[in-house]
Amino acid sequence: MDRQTLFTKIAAREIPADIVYEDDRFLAFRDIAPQAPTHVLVIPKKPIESLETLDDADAKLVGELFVVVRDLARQLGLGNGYRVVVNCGEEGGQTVDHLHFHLLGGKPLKWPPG
Ligand code: IU
Repeated sequence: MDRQTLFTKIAAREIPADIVYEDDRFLAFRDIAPQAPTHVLVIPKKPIESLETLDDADAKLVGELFVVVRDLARQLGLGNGYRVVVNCGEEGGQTVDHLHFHLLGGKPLKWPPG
């Protein structure tokens, strides 16, 4: 059986979330603690643990995930720009062990992040 994570539970509707996009392979929902006016998490439904453990065989899936992020950014009105972040591992600030892309926008974002 596939590994369960907080995000697979959100996908299974076992934990509530404000879902903004879904298809058979991907899910996007608003972050519960938004760090920008728009802060959406985009995940593959497949429970890939992190970028670090990504299989080469999943490279195409991740490329398609980027296309979902691009389309969502357009739909969410982020025409002035946005940021896509993947936190990886403890020092990278990853707190949920299920690969996810943060899509942040709706204000000028500062650089560098902390
Ligand atoms: P991180 O890159 O692993 O730190 O991101 C995990 C995100 O998941 C973080 O921004 C949390 O606010 C967010 N989150 C959520 O959206 N819903 C939840 O129930 C929990 C965390 I727990």
